[in-house]
Amino acid sequence: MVIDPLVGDLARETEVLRGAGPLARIELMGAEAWTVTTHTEARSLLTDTRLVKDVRRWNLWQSGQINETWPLIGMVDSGRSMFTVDGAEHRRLRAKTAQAITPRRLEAGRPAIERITARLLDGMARRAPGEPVDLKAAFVQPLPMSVVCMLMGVDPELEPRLHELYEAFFSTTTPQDERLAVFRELDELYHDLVIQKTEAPGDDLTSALILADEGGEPLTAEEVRGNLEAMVAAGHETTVGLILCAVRALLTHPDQLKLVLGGELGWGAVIEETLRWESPSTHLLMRFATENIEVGDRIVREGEGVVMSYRAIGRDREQHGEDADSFDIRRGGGAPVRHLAFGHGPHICPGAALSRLEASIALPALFTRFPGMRLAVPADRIRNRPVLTQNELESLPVFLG
Ligand code: STR
Repeated sequence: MVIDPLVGDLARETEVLRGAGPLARIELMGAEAWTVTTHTEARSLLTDTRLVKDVRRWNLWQSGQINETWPLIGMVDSGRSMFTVDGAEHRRLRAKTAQAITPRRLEAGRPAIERITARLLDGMARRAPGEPVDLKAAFVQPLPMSVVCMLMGVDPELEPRLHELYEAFFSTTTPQDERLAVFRELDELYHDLVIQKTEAPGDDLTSALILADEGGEPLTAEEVRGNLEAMVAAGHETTVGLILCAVRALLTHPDQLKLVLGGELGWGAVIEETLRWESPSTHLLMRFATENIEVGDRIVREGEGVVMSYRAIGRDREQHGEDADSFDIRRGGGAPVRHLAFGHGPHICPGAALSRLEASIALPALFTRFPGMRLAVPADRIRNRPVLTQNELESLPVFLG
């Protein structure tokens, strides 16, 4: 099946993929690949060392069919970072980042995230009452970028430009010459930041990545830059998607919103169910087979690409039951829902705790400040942005109450 680059109907796409699984042939803007659509197969392939992230192992890359003219090239050829290497090198590139954003360490950052949240909410409260507000532009979009910039030591003055750059980076409709210019500008910006932090280290994760560990092999400037790029891109785009989808889910399931506001269930239940049901990362590109791999009655041939279709995986009926398509924060009777929205195995999202923390601050703050908030358009008029790999809404118009 052809994955729609414009993301016109995500519900239908997920349905078709699920029907075609566990392993299905897909076309991604001209490139053929496999996708994994079921929980069990995803778990096993995500720890299978015969699949690697190095784009040079891709047969379509080796043959030259895929090159920098491919609109999704930034998702598979983003330079050397923890996102693109495996094995011992991967552990070396990832260790410090993963250690820096554990739940315990992140607690120290909570007041700062609360401050940013309160500032954005104050801004919205000053709007004329009765006028619809785009919750995305006014609240959800700015928050994760401010947080990840603070974490990495990126000057807040760069945030507006970074928003523009990543909007073009992720959109499938960006003209390719413009996209390549965006890559260059981002590379330069982060290159400069690494130099600056090498000369004058600060109390941020970029500086920590530059400083050598005792006995350990220090990361090169290139590697620091790669990790920094990956962190800002991932920390921003995915968390915006998570918070937007959670707000929409609650506004369209008012009975469940009531359960949370009444204290019967925690915000954690909302966040985990949103991750499972919507999956901010809809299709994760890409892994490559270093030898033939049998999956059920199919064979992934050496050199072929494998995508993880996390939105379909979250709707797997075998894993989540016959009602996998309904949003239900009571699911599991209080036990945490076992989803794979943050992946699994060595590449499991190192920022998971940060995104959970951001959502667990933003959602209650928003709904307590504006308890009468409601959608300003029918739910079926809320569109996705043309971002093939992410579940990101175009806008979220609401009345604040
Ligand atoms: C964007 C561009 C870049 O410079 C580096 C990366 C690596 C990490 C990627 C990121 C990308 C795109 C969004 C991803 C992220 C890892 C997690 C995030 C794929 C390619 C998800 O959607 C899960």
